[in-house]
Amino acid sequence: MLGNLKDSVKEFSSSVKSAVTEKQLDEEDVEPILEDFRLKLLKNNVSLEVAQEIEEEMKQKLVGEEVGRNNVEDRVEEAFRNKIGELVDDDFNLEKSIEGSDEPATVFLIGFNGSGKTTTAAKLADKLKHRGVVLGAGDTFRAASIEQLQEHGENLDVKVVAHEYESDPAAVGYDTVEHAEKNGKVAIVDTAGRSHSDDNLMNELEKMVDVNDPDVSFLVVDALAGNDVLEQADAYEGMFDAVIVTKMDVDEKGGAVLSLSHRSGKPIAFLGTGQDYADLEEFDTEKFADRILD
Ligand SMILES: Nc1nc2c(ncn2[C@@H]2O[C@H](COP(=O)(O)OP(=O)(O)OP(=O)(O)O)[C@@H](O)[C@H]2O)c(=O)[nH]1
Ligand SMILES: [Mg+2]
Repeated sequence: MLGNLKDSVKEFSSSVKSAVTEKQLDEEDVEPILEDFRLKLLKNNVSLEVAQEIEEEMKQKLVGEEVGRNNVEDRVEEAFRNKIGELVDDDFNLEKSIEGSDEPATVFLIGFNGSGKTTTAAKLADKLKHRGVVLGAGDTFRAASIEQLQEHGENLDVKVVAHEYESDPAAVGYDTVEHAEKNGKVAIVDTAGRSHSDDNLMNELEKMVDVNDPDVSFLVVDALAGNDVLEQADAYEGMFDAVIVTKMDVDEKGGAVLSLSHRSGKPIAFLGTGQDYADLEEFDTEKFADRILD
């Protein structure tokens, strides 16, 4: 996880270190090193906007400073860590956001095709099982999607509310919430994967979110989708409260996490870190920075 990004920060540190003599660092010293670092960030799927912000921060922290050779790494790390703290919002707590709601609490998962919605719905069901959960098969569109969720339901011993294929997903959402209400449970509703070019499916989703008014709607994105995740965040704007980034276990780059929260103004809530139900980590910005820097 994050191997490439980690190497880039290390290489940046050692480039600055070799540029340091006993004098102050000036712009000319750091400019080429920073440019190289920016390119590496871009290669790691960090958006241009965010890469430029990181570069600017590094420049401010390094130019004009009497940085002794031995302090270079600390200085680079500190600047990088501070910037990540500013860029990536982790202010989200699932239990709190569903606790404050009128009963029953409702959680939606929305996002692009194959991003990990159904798997993550099952992981969330496992996490919230102690409160009582019901899953809603709101993907009535993709072949075998209902059976896929039902299989998770069986594995987890959680009820799944499902209708026919091609039926109205808003009605599935409604029935799931009704079941949750009667039984004092949390409703977790899966939805069909949509590409933003598909107006019908996007409109249907907007209607579904409107009608069911979930307490928390998660945008689920695949870390491996690279910079496309930014377009996805734009396309789903207004329909989600927090982001879940999946497949972090197979992503060496990490750029999606660095750019998404900044772009969408929403917190990163969880990281998907594997295919088991337990592989859903609460996102913590400091821990994320540690992973890149340690
Ligand atoms: N390695 C890894 N695989 C994951 C993770 N999350 C999901 N997957 C896998 O990604 C694939 C797609 O996951 P789904 O949950 O079916 O994705 P989806 O968004 O529901 O897909 P559609 O319903 O077709 O839009 C499956 O093979 C999952 O096992 C993760 O965190 N790590
Ligand atoms: Mg699915």
